[in-house]
This record gives sequence, C-alpha cells and structure tokens, in this order.
Amino acid sequence: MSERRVFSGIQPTAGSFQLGNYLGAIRHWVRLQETYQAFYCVVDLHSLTVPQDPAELRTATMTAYAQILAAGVDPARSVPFVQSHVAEHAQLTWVLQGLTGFGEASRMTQFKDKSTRGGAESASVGLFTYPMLMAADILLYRTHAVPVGEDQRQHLELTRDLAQRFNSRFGDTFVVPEAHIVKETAKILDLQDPTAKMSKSQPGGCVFLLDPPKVIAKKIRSAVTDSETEVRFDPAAKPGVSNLLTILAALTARDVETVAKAYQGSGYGALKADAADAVLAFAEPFAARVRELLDDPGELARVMADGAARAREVAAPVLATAYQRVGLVPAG
Ligand code: ATP
Ligand code: LTN
Repeated sequence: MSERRVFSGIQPTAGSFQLGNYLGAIRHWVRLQETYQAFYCVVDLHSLTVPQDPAELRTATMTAYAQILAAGVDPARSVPFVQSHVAEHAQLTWVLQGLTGFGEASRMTQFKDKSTRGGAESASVGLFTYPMLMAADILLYRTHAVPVGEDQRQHLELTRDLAQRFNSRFGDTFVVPEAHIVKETAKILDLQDPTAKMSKSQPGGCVFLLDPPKVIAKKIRSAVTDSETEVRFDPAAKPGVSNLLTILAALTARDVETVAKAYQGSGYGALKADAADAVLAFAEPFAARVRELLDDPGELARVMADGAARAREVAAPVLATAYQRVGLVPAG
C-alpha cells in the first residue's frame, strides 16, 4: 500500500447526495482508494455553520455515511468516518484560525456567496471560519491529494498557504496538499440553468440520487438545452447539451466526443432519454444499497466507530506535534 494519502469530505446537509457530488467527487474517491491510503469524512461540523435542525442533521449524517459506502467506498480499503467523532479536527482549526488573515478569509468566494444569500448580517462566524476547519481536516492526515469539484479550488489554495505558513514559522509539520480536480466532471451544471453549477440549494435543476426514479427521469428529460437541434460538445455555446453529454459520457465510461458523435442527426430527445437511463442505471441500485445499509443502524454505527478510531490514530499524533511546535505545553 502506498504511503501517499487522500482526504476528502462531504457535508450531510440534505437527505440525498446530488449527481454533481457523485460525478465531481465521490466517484473519484472510490477510484483513489485503490492506490492511496484514503480518508473520507462526513463533515457534520461544517453543517453547523448554517442554521440546522438537530433531528435532520442526525438523519442526514447517517444517510450521508450510508451513501459513501453505497457508492463504493470500502471500509476494508479506506477510512470512512464522521468529522465530529475525531475531536482533533476542531482543535487544529483553532490553531489555523490564528494563522489566517482576516482579509484572506474575507476573499473566499463561497463565504461571499453564502453570506450574501441570507443577508450578510445573519451569516455566522462559523461560516467565515469554515475554510480553516476544512484545512484542519486535510492537514491532520498529512494529505497529498484532495479529490473535489471545481468549487473547492480556492479553499484548497488557502489550505496550501496555511500549511506552508505553519511549516515556515514552526518547522516542517504538514504535507502541502494538491487538489485533485478531474476537469471533465469538475462542474456538473444545473439542468434548468446550465450557467450555474448543480447544487442542492437549487433543487429544480438538481438530480438527487435518492429521489424516486420517475422524478429523476423527468428532471433529465426536461433539461434546458437550446433552440438548435444539433448535438455537439461545445460548453460555451451549448452548455445544456454539453452538460448532458458530460453526464452520459461519465456514467458510461466513454469520452464526450464519442458520445456526441453517436447522436449526430438524432436530436435532443434521444440524448435526454439515454442520459436519464444512464443516471437511473446508477441511481436505482445505489438507492437500494443505501436502504439496506440504513436498515441495519447497529452495523452502520459499528463501521463508523471503527473508522473514527482509525482516523484518530493518525490525527492525534499530528495534532500533538502541531501543539508542541506552536509552544503549547503538553498536559503530561
Ligand atoms: P451543494 O452546492 O449541492 O450544496 P456542496 O458543494 O455543498 O454542494 P458538498 O457536500 O459540500 O456539496 O460537496 C461534496 C463534493 O461535491 C465537493 O467535492 C464538491 O466540490 C463536489 N460538487 C458539488 N457540486 C458539484 C457539481 N455541480 N459538479 C461537480 N462537483 C460538485
Ligand atoms: N468544503 C467542502 C467539504 C469539505 C471538504 C473537506 C472537502 C469539508 N472538508 C476536506 C475536501 C477536503 C464542500 O463544501 N464541498
């Protein structure tokens, strides 16, 4: 087994993962566990940065964990765990907050978007320090590669800056991680507004993998395209059609140009129908597996506890080193 590590996280903020989460991130998690020591985390602490309902958060965390396993993350080959089970994440965050500039944090576009959406006054301080918690997640495991979608690139840059800053002030402690962003599927677009990324917060154009098959198929068949009829991969001029081609190509392991050629002369209807079939071919067995896992909460809790214990084994000594390097006196 390689000594190189990957780390990634996903928020448990909705009942179901969306297609962009799967194609942009989790599909790559599954692949990377073959060649890396992999740590995959349901980042429940990140969900506390916006108002949340306690019962919903508990359910969403269990469901998110089950979805990671159902997607193919294998506890025998990787370490799937829940962020709040490993206290070191919150502890290292505090250290990193002291190293982050106020201006630097203010430039994070995700913070700017999310805080202006609900009115800047009502945004929490947690939303502002969210990227330092994410940096702590990554740095605690001396991570080399972080598979994420394009929207996380700026947070990764901040994580790299913080690692370098810490290392140069206090001595070599953290690995400076690389973003692992697969270009083809880095930004799956909203089906109703193909200029925006597919997002849980815009449910109209978002495919939730655990939705009933009919709902999923209808959303894909009613995807916004354009007023032409020609199927062509051209993200700038034809974002809607190109997005469907990207989805279909990724799910059938082909490249977009090959897929585009297959629809020359056949119009948008056939492309939409086949894209819907490809999504359902993945989503239906996926949902069945998630239900099976959730039907045995005792076993799920056991796998979770085992993941947390293995994560802590790596995180605890790294935190202890960081504490010691910044000058905190050990307790005993
Ligand atoms: P949403 O916008 O739906 O709330 P999110 O970014 O909050 O999504 P997370 O659970 O935080 O979702 O992210 C999980 C992973 O999915 C991240 O690596 C993120 O980059 C990726 N991701 C989210 N949306 C897309 C998308 N439309 N295309 C590609 N990757 C995506
Ligand atoms: N911020 C990410 C989720 C996330 C993450 C991480 C991703 C939290 N911690 C560590 C990669 C590595 C998001 O909103 N998608």
